[in-house]
Amino acid sequence: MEQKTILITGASSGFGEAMARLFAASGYRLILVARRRERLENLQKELKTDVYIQQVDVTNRGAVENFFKELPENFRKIDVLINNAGLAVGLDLAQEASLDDWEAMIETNNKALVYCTRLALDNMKERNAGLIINIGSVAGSAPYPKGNVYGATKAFVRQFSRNLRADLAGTDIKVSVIEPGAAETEFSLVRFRGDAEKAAAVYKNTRALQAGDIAKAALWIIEQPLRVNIDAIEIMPIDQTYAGLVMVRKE
Ligand code: NDP
Ligand code: 8X3
Repeated sequence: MEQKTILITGASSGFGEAMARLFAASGYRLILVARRRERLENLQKELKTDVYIQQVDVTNRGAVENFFKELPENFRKIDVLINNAGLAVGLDLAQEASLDDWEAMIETNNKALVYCTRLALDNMKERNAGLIINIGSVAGSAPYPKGNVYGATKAFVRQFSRNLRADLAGTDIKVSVIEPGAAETEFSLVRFRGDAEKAAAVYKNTRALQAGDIAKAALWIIEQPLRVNIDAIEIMPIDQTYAGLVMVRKE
């Protein structure tokens, strides 16, 4: 059987890196994208499968267009796109948050995801085959204080995934969204702008998800028979759950 090719955005750490490792061990060919080239190079050296790496800032539409246009001949057929690159920047009340932080999240979690999706669809529709897995978040449906724009960007990811399914009805192109809860990756380090102490406090004394847990869910989706489309998977750590509604009381 022909080896499938999987394109992962944000493969230099966290979920993307864990997926690259698991998929390589499972016999898939990989296209890995992120901004930190050295990390991708080290991963490429380590993985025992065909790997094409490219340093791309996915928020740069022109760079993403060039990347797709210039894919080497033997990596042009994308069987699976994993829209994983994403981030939270800051954890502030809406009335105090920075507009720059909000913009960075919208650019990465939404605009970049849309660029990669649209361009991969050109490739997939030619063959009437393919799978797109978008990485959303429980924050896309469970509101929490200071989650404001981050949560909203992930709600977009969920609804965009569902709308893609609607448009692709009747084709053999599948779409899934994975919505993880708190997972111990570089996510909090990025959210707190490199403050390792603050980031570590998020996971202290709690059993957070690990990147490999999400990689396993993605592999399970990929290995379903053609007739099965996994629409959405929500995964939380055992120590995280929904909060109740808040009542403000004034004496
Ligand atoms: P990490 O910070 O460990 O990984 C994020 C990845 O995204 C990195 O490889 C980073 O690479 C890449 N990335 C960020 N911005 C860009 C960009 N502009 N261009 C290219 N690549 C980019 O975090 P996670 O693995 O946790 O996050 C992966 C996804 O999972 C995100 O979408 C996040 O929102 C989501 N998520 C995370 C959860 C968590 O608790 N960890 C829970 C739910 C969802 P580089 O910096 O090298 O460009
Ligand atoms: C991140 C998950 O629970 O930290 O997407 O908001 S959570």
